Amino acid sequence: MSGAERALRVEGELMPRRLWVLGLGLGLVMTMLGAGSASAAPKKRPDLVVSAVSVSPGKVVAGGVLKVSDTTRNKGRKKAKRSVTRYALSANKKWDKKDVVLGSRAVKVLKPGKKHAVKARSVRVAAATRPGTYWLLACADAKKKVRESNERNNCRVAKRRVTVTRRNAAAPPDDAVKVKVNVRGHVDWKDRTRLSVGSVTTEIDSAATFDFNVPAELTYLQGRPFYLEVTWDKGTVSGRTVYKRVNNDACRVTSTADQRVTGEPALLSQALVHLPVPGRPSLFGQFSLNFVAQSTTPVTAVDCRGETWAQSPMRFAIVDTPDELASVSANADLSRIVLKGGGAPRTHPGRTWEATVTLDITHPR
Ligand SMILES: [Ca+2]
Ligand SMILES: [Ca+2]
Repeated sequence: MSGAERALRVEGELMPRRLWVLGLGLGLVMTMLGAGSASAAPKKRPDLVVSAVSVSPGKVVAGGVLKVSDTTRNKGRKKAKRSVTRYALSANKKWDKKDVVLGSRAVKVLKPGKKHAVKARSVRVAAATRPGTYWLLACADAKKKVRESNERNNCRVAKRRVTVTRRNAAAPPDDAVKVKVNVRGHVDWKDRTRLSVGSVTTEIDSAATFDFNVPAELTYLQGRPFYLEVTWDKGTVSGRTVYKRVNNDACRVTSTADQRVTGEPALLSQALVHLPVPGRPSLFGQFSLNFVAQSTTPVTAVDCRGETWAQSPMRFAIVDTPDELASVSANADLSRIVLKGGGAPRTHPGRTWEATVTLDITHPR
């Protein structure tokens, strides 16, 4: 999709809402005109309306609390007795039986033209509320106790919509919540490069496993596991890299590095991003695996004349970035993740790798 097409699509999505706001504006004008003509044959009755309503925050976990402000006004020609303004979450902006009633508040006696406002009244969203996006409705005289000149203008919809997310015992009811967890993990990693440049062919074969058991931080967004970052500086690492360089005159150099690091790799870290969340850019599949360790055994090298010698310990590094990642699959609680990647064509041609990451995440009690 081109940029222009995307812009058009976004425009198209916004359009119905704009039209609706315009429609509401027209509706108010019509009502006022109606009241004007009614004055020719005056019906001396009160007319309650909600002249303003707002809600915050825009996201709440089922069972959580919203703050609602409203102004209820009597725009009729006679005093209105005490009434009740009720709040509800509605899927369709219309008051009906499917709406989730949040609660109501008392409105005092209102003389013609007078209003009664409340600010940031707390209302609880029932824990059983179905996750989804709702409109907040405020309706005056919800108990139908006041006879009005107009009974059909009593409800108003807040501009901001409210997203209700599933209740999750592990996540406090806020956006982007970090939870301390314990992660026991196993990574099985294979990496292979075949590359010819000019008269030289290079082959690198690596295989390694990492095992760790460390505290980590899991971020929840709207009650769903979203981002896991594990940094570990201890664990068990075992692996081997074989490096071969062959010139076209058959001169062959081979280096072998055995990785048998136990307890203290120089640096191991892993970051995982998971699950697209509504209203957020999708970050699914971002993964980086950084691993640097010192080899415990010397690197053995054989040169073109067949001589063998041992070098000092070699640093062994794996760094993978999202653009090298071909596929990610993970289950919803992030307990198992399988990654398959290839070398980024520009930076690592001829490379393929695969890592199977198994994570056992436990929440502290
Ligand atoms: Ca009314
Ligand atoms: Ca009424």
